Amino acid sequence: MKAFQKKQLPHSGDGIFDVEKIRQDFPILRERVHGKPLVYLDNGATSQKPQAVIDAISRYYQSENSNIHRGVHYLSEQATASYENAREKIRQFINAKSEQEIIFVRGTTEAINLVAQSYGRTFLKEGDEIVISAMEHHSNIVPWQILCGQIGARLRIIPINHDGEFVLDEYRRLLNEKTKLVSITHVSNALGSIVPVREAVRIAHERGVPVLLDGAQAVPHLKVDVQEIGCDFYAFSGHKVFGPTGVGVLYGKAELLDAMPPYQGGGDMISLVTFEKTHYNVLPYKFEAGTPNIAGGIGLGAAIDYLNGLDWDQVSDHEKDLLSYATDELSAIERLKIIGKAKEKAGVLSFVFEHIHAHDVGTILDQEGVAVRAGHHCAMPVMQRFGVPATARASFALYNTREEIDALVKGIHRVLRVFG
Ligand code: C6P
Repeated sequence: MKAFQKKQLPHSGDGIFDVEKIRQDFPILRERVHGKPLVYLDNGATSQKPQAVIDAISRYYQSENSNIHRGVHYLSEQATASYENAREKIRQFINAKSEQEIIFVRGTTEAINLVAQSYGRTFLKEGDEIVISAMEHHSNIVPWQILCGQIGARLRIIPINHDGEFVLDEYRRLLNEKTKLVSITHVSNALGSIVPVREAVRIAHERGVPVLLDGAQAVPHLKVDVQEIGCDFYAFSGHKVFGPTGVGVLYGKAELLDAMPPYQGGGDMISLVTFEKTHYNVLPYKFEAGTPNIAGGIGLGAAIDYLNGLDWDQVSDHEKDLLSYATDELSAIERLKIIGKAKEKAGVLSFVFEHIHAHDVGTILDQEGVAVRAGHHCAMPVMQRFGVPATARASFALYNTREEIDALVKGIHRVLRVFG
């Protein structure tokens, strides 16, 4: 299978990852910023889109635009088929058992809110505990705080170590008979740490506790197999995985989703409505009230097609090379401190200078055409853990190059010249 794939894949001639060829698929990478070539290192915030995704969205609006699941006419049938086809591509991409387990949502944030409000309000009660880690994005903190406020449950936080690693022993210690849900990130957006999710799921399941994984930063870098991981819920956003904004996925085990009440009411999520009683639609539609982001779903399907045309082993080697090269180069810069030194990391390099605010770093890099994110990265507790107000964060994607990291380093030297 592997040998066959290697021959067929468009970007892997002779088994070599051809990053220049890949870059040609992403038109925005040809842009210039402030007169300099764009060096886009803000992929953790959102990834750029290949032409194939842009074309799929435009094709939908040009020749298929119609509402889905409703019409008997040609366009509606075409649009419905394309949208449902995208769902099947997503199912295969994360290896869910059935399409019923793939719920289209707006993004990771909505997926987690859905579980908190539907699963959480139904199956958790006063005194129960929800376990999250100290490296969560606000999207995996605030929905649980809201839920705790509504039902009187309690949030417990797994500490992380000085390198920004998830500590399995601390996690084990926190789980007890009151723990009713674990919700943790797969990859930290602020630190890049990869959490040992298979082990974390196994430990929770030994105690009968379901696990939600926030995969927003994992799916662009790691091959995710939800059945192998064994998680009960998995959330990710289309826009971080080369698809459009406004669409994402909640994977949930069918038996759990079946037992959960709808998150929102409206069209498409019902099978029969009377003023006395409403019967809900089957999965996955029960959780998809209203006209969805049809173009978004189709665009996400096209992004998955694009990724399926790549050799993941090569992508992974390339990204590991970028991260280790960038780590070596930045470590050599005087007074620069890397935040997040986990042994297992993906795609992210956060750094600070004691004497220069991250926003100033980001602003000067921008003048050099280098896009990084500066701030708390919607992970304020991570900043508090490391005692910094903010970091500058370079986050990589499969189309980045060593030359771009050289441009980052050059830009940082300019920052140092300006700020002393
Ligand atoms: N992190 C970043 O720059 P949405 O906004 O719903 O697509 O994704 C939210 C989210 C949830 N979990 C993690 C781990 C994330 O990284 C994000 C989005 C972006 O790091 C924007 S704040």
